[in-house]
Amino acid sequence: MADYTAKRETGDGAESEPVSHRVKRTKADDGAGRKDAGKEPECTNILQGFKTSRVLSDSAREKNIFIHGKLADEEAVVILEKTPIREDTLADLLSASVLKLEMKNDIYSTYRLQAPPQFNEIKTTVVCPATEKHVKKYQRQESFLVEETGEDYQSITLPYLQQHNFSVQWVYNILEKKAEADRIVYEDPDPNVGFVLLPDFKWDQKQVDDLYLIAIAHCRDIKSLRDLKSEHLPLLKNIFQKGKEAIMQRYHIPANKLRVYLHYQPSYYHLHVHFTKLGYEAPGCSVERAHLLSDVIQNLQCDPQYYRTRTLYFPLKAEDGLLREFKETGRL
Ligand code: M7G
Repeated sequence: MADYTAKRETGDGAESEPVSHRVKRTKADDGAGRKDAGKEPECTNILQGFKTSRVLSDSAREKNIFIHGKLADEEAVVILEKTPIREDTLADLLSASVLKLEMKNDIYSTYRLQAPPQFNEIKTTVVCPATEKHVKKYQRQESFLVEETGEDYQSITLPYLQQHNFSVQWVYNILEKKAEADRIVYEDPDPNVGFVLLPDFKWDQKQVDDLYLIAIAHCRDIKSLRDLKSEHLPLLKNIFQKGKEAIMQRYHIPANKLRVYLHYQPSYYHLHVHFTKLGYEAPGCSVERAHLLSDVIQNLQCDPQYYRTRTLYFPLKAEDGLLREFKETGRL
């Protein structure tokens, strides 16, 4: 798989683009935002029938909105997010748009620029059918920091997550090449130390400034950071090393520009590692949730049982059932 990736790399023809904007294009995208007529994968607009129930959260700054509603009588969450403006499309954007003056004052003027549709895309994520847990995940809520000892994990967290976790079917689909196979950037197929590296679905892959990939372990018996022992060091080191190499090869981003980490608690309890570009404030990269893989490796080298015994801290949202469990057992 590594060789295959390398071969595909040499033919991407992107060598002359500035590094900060160089991303391998999808076949249907010519890099200027134009799509080859007839080649763009189109689908019927399933969102035409979407009935909004309520806005779960929105952000004028991040230019996104999370909506709960119904799609053909099924519960659904739809996420709309304006995509970044790309340097490599600027010339076409500026020349092909309609400019409407809003105000002019001395040397200052503001306009509304109406861009052609291909420069005006909105990244759209649909979760359908969505569970109540999905709705809560995307709902803006107050958060509380939880302190979880090794014993708390065994007596409170583990029993809870065994009953209430999100399905990891999407993860198995990736590992079994039933979904997203064409998006795989790198794979080490080894059943013990192997993994699949691919773009996180939060990343539209149009620019590397917000680069976001995930490495999903092939082995299926590690739920989270809490399960890690020194015997997993070869797996973790392999993901760290080969993941960084693959990102360098594909996206030309060196290791010292990457933030490589695990979430605790994760949403999906199958071991995976996040690779994001340093400087990009990816959702969930704050200290109360992200654990640098390099620290995880060192901690396990110092103490094989580190993550089994340590008290770990993480935020939980007000309506999270796990928070309720911590409260009911007097741990909060
Ligand atoms: P997490 O820490 O378990 O949960 O990370 P989080 O969503 O609370 O961060 C799982 C990661 O997998 C997240 O970064 C998700 O955006 C990403 N992800 C989730 N799903 C359902 C998919 C998917 O179907 N495909 C891909 N490529 N990424 C996904």
